[in-house]
Amino acid sequence: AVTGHKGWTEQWPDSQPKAEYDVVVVGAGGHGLGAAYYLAKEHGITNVAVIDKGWLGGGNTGRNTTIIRSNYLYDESARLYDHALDLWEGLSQELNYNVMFSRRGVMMLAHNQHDIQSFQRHIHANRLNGVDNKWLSAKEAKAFCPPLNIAPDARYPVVGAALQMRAGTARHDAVAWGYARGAAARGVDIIQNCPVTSIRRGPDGAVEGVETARGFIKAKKVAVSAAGHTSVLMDSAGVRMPLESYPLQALVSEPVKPIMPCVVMSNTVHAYISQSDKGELVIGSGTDQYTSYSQRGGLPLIEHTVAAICEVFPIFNRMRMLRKWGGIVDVTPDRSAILGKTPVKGLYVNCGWGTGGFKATPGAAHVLAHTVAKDEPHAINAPFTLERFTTGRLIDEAAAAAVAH
Ligand code: FAD
Ligand code: PYC
Repeated sequence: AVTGHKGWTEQWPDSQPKAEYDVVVVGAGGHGLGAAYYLAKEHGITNVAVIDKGWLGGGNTGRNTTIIRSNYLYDESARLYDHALDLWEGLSQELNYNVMFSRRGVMMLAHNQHDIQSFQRHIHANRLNGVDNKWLSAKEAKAFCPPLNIAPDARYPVVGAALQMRAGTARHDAVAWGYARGAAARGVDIIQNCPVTSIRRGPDGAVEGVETARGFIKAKKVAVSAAGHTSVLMDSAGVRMPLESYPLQALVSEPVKPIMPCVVMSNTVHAYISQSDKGELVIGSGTDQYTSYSQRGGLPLIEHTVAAICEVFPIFNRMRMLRKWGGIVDVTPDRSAILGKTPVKGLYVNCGWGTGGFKATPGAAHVLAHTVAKDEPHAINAPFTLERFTTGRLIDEAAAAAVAH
């Protein structure tokens, strides 16, 4: 600001579309930008465009509550999310960009007998997969997070908690910006404000490129990483996706001095909370009850969430909220992602992350790049096929958690 914002070097050029690319990635969220970065860096494929209808990182990447953890039940999920966690740990160094990854611990509260049994099952399964997770009594949970109310007569009594210490948060925008800068430096074009209107297929059925608001762009391979809009785009290529798009909301409070030492989630009451480095309490809600493409959400959801937060943390009762927003999340029937090849030659998809794909960003991007470059899945994403919804080989994290997210 002292320089009047003059003489700064652009972090990435404002690229204009070329007529043809080896790979077009649709969606400049963390996943799409990350995939372009790894395509260039690890596979030497640099004739790549990442195209977004808006500004990069303006989708769910820039709208989420930044919770990173890998305490999922099934082996397939543990491998995928732990791969991401491994990459998170070195990401600032990898990109030479501070993504502010903070391993402050994620604590999931148990409020009833069902929660105790479900969390303890997760803890045992996680440990078998080498994923850290441990059980805390209510008193131990309070010692770890002093603002927590553990009074036995509370509206939502806390009867214990599961704690993953390696888990935490990161700065969401920085993740998109770091990948964008790294990809652009290796020759990738990042094209903003350019909606992809459809995917074009040739007479042999294979992908030919994408139709956009700025004309047709030819591509040998197209990877769709468009979160809540994936099903619309894939439909234009004749591929029906098992996805539903829902609004998911979050809000932040006025900034205060450090008070929340960790992330706390309560799936039972659909509320989660952490504190950003700016001091704001970052609070998230559950999804709306019905599908929508409106990038906001119902007020009753936010009221319910804030009421729950005030019950679990009465100390925050008088905090003022600054702003709220919504994103559109792409939800699969088993609440696991779809990441891999499609029945269309040259067309790849990365979606279905629903309410929980930020944590996966580096891992998903890494294995998506592998899949596109080699035209075959990486061992880690091999189970996350589209076909599992016809074969029945689900990765049913929905049933495992028995909650909306
Ligand atoms: P996005 O960042 O949404 O990127 C997709 C991009 O595609 C967008 O930029 C969009 O503009 C672009 N696009 C769409 N259609 C087109 C088109 N036709 N043409 C061109 N471009 C197009 N996950 C967690 O792990 N932890 C959390 O704490 C968490 N909290 C969340 C809280 C909220 C309120 C929300 C909304 C989500 C949350 N998530 C969380 C989920 C997480 O944000 C997403 O799963 C993840 O960010 C998805 O990243 P992405 O790159 O796939 O999608
Ligand atoms: O997946 O951890 C998560 C999450 C938290 C808030 C939204 N999703």
